[in-house]
Amino acid sequence: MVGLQGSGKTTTSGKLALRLTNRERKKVLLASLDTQRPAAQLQLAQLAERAGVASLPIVPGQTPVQIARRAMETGRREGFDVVILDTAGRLSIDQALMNEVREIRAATNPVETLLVVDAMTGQDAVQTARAFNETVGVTGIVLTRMDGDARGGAALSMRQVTGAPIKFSGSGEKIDALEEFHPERVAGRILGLGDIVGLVERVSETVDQVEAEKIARKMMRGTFTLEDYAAQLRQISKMGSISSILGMLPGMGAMKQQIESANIDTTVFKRQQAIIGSMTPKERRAPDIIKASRKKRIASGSGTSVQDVNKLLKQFDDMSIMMKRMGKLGQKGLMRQGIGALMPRGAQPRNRGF
Ligand SMILES: Nc1nc2c(ncn2[C@@H]2O[C@H](COP(=O)(O)OP(=O)(O)OP(=O)(O)O)[C@@H](O)[C@H]2O)c(=O)[nH]1
Ligand SMILES: [Mg+2]
Repeated sequence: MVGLQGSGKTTTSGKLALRLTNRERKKVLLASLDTQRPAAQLQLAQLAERAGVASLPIVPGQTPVQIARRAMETGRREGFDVVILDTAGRLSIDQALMNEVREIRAATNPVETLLVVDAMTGQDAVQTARAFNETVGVTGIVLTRMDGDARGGAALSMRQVTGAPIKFSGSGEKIDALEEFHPERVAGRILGLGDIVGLVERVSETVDQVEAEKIARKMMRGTFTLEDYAAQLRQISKMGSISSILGMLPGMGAMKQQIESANIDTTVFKRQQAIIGSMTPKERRAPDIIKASRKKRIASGSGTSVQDVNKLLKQFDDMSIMMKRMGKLGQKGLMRQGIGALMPRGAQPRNRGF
């Protein structure tokens, strides 16, 4: 594993070790060749422990090349399938760093030399990729911090400069936050098209197709009940945070920051589920019968207030009106009149430019 300081080499080493162990049943040995930072070898040893894989015992005073040789010997002697060598990083490409990785390469003849790059680095990453590729030959790239705002645009240029594929992307600090790289998704991110593939996957994982169609028909017919609404809320909660879902929509990538800072409150969904849960089946089907005393009972049953119950009922009422309007319009009507047709009277935009 090679790369600049802080790019994520050590973390990625741990993630790869875990993946190889769990998914491919390999026996993995982790070894830190980082003699630059005092605690670096300990950091990897702790990661190895968390991943449940072996790490090379630390012998103080050895040079990176000595450690590398010892790692390979241990690997052969003790029957390991894979040895991962985690090298030290430097702030920028310099001769000392390049000499070190060149020597390690010569001493160990690695099957893979993975360059680890922080996706936030931008076009500087291209210089880094070129330098490492010329010195040690890069066989694959790992893009880390893809969980951040970076679009990973430098990925394309790095691939071009090195000819090496981008094999994985890191999506968080946790030890299992490593994904196989999907070029079509990053292409979408770069172009601001959103991660539609990811969105569709997420939806199909969590939403039952038959159930969804049934609900859609009910909506159009205006027979959508509070029970159906509760089922929808449960599916939304299963799908994960709203901001992560919105972030996958086209054009929303750039808004991710705002969405997150808007701090969309998902506890409201839980509260609403609790309120509906405290209603009788009859109340769920005909919420009109819910008057003051029933409201009080529902509020105390769900640990909320009468005001919360009122809010939910009002929201459901608005929803029902909108759905009936949608059903009446049908698809043709919707297309002819545009979204404006769904808005409350008076709020319809004069200019239907969208
Ligand atoms: N959000 C996020 N953080 C990451 C990711 N990968 C690594 N990090 C974090 O980045 C920081 C640096 O990671 P390291 O793995 O120590 O980086 P390194 O390349 O080994 O650093 P040096 O050994 O000092 O050169 C740590 O706090 C990691 O938790 C990722 O994919 N996403
Ligand atoms: Mg490190």
